[in-house]
Amino acid sequence: MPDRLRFLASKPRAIPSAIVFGAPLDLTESFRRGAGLAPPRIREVSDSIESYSPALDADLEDINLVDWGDVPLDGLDLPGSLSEVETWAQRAAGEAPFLILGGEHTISLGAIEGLMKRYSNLVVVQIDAHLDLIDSFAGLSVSHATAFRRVVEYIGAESLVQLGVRSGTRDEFALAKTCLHSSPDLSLPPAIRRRLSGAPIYLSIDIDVLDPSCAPGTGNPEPGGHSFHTLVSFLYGLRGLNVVGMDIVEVSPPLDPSDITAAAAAKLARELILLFGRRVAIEKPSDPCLLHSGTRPLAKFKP
Ligand SMILES: [Mn+2]
Repeated sequence: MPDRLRFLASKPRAIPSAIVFGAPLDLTESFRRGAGLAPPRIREVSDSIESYSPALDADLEDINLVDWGDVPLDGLDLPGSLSEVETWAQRAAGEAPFLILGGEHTISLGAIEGLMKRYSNLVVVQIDAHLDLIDSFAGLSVSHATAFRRVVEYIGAESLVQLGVRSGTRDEFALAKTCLHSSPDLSLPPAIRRRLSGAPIYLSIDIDVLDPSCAPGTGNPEPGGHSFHTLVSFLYGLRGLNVVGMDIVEVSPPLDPSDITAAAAAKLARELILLFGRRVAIEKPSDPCLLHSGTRPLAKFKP
């Protein structure tokens, strides 16, 4: 039987140092759908990039990345879908830092609810073109446009950081002022950085934070965005923070010429996993002395 599609260099079974799974939710997109097709497409495209990150001098082959596949959402309504995502996130959090491949942005709500059961002091860092703070959108109180209004109600505005945001209503921007931090830039003032260094963090990346020229395949492209280089450089600066869960959402393969956006998501996923996955290989080395024999012993543990 052919192996099912897995993310680059992931293993079907292992004690994980990082977990990836898909949440192909696509129920509330307001403008253009397709985000539900992203998890398999990002996995396919991940095969086109190297497992080694030159910027981090680290390789996915040297850690136990486990791909759990996709949360089964077929036939479920929105509350049922978010409940499934919550269950998977809660289970993953008990094992290793995890990355969810969306899906529409609403999935973050399920993941955050799952993490809050474990980390009541969770801080959420939302990297997004849009504030997503509307109270109700198209008659829905829970949707991709309202997700972070519900997050604010759940964790408190003082626990939400928004970065890259450049679109929203006047009322949303007024509410954003009450957040721990909200900025169109991808940078953290020193005081906010210090606050983050003491907390478990959920990092949610809406791919539309990138400029549409480097991420055209998304439901609501917003001009005036960041370059891939700016985004990934900012993420490198978060190294050392206790990021316990992450997502990359709103990639829409039917809108994605030449897989530009899926490739950006796949490369971001690799860097995030290498940045925030556990650094220690779980498998026992055949020679315990190898543990102390060099600066990069993990490569020697490869089966
Ligand atoms: Mn967005």
